[in-house]
Amino acid sequence: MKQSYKMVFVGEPGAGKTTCIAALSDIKPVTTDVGCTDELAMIKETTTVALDYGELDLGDQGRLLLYGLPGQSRFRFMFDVVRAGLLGVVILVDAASSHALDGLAETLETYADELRHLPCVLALNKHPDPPDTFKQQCQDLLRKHKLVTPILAVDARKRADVIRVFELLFVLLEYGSDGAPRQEAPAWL
Ligand SMILES: Nc1nc2c(ncn2[C@@H]2O[C@H](COP(=O)(O)OP(=O)(O)OP(=O)(O)O)[C@@H](O)[C@H]2O)c(=O)[nH]1
Ligand SMILES: [Mg+2]
Repeated sequence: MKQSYKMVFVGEPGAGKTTCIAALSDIKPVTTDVGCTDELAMIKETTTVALDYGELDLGDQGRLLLYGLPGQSRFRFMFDVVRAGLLGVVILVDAASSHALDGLAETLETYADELRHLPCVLALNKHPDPPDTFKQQCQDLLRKHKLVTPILAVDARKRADVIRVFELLFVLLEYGSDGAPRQEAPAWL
């Protein structure tokens, strides 16, 4: 039986979780999308009501299991499904949205207690060049929750961009914030 590793994407509705998993997965992703019925229907046709799931084959090194979890607090219990064996978390933000900071604030309220113990990357999606002021506001929100993460801009539709995020997560996983190698880093790092 192949070794499995888990990675999670969290973020507000429309942040790009389903898109990231579709870009990376080499199986057809499992989604739980339904038609939008509330104000979200103005901006997108479907939303994920539970989780997304995909897989990436790592050859001899095993499989990477990919999960997408909604940022809203009513979905907090979903973290129980993914916590065991979790390698790291990608926090996604729709940087083109006027509600981006509110969305990030809610995601952090929901998951900060979990994220503090894990390697995390903040990925700013849908904006080719997010302004420094916006990045600083994101940093301030992270700091409020005692989180320190790298921040980078991505296009979730591009597999190469999503892989770049994972490479960064793996570096964090390997060395930790104190620069010391961590023993649990998997062999394929
Ligand atoms: N222009 C642009 N559109 C994107 C990008 N990433 C995702 N999208 C689009 O944004 C919309 C929302 O993306 P999703 O991946 O469905 O977002 P989600 O986080 O899964 O949203 P929920 O399931 O509602 O929580 C989709 O129509 C995507 O095609 C991007 O980098 N640039
Ligand atoms: Mg989705």
